[in-house]
Amino acid sequence: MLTRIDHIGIACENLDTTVEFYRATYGFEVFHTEVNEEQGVREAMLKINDTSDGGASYLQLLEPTRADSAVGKWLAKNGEGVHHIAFGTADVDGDAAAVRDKGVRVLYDEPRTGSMGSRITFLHPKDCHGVLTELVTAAPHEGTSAPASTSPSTTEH
Ligand code: V0V
Ligand code: CO
Repeated sequence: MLTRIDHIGIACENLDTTVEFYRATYGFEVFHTEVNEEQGVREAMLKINDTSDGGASYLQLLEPTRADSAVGKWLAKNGEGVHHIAFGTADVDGDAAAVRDKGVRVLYDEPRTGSMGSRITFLHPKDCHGVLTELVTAAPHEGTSAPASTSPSTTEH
């Protein structure tokens, strides 16, 4: 079951200046940063709120690490802006299978590694009324409101 907006993915040309915009304009602080080489992104997660399912909702700011990545290609074509939305679930495998059974293309056979050790997959935007849609299961220790998990972490690989 999809139980929250996990994040909104925003493509940007320069992660540092975009992070600074969100900090200076709204007061949102960076909760976590990492590089995901498989996805070709350097990203910052800005936590907006905890959610009633024990998870959280974030903005995910994405700078491409290479021009031929999904975000790099999208930026070249569209410029900066909202790139995808992500729904959170406790069971990305089961929910992806259920969506696939409804005829929506799921891009990965098996979920891949996403932000903060999450497991992620994507649904094709052409099957989702133009919206690239991601399904996410957070790592057990991330995104919960338990005290040990809320300390901001910064991991540059
Ligand atoms: C492409 N299209 C989009 C789109 N990207 N439509 C809406 N939103 C997007 N983000 C449209 C595009 O305009 C074309 O439509 C059509 O889809 C084919 O696009 P393309 O430019 O030819 O590109 P493709 O087909 O090579 O790749 C598109 C897909 C690719 C969606 C298959 O971007 C992909 O695999 N995305 C999943 C991985 C990803 O996005 N990773 C970055 C975030 P027309 O012009 O033909 O009408 S990583 C992340 O979120 C992480 C790590 C995390 O959350 O933890
Ligand atoms: Co994402």
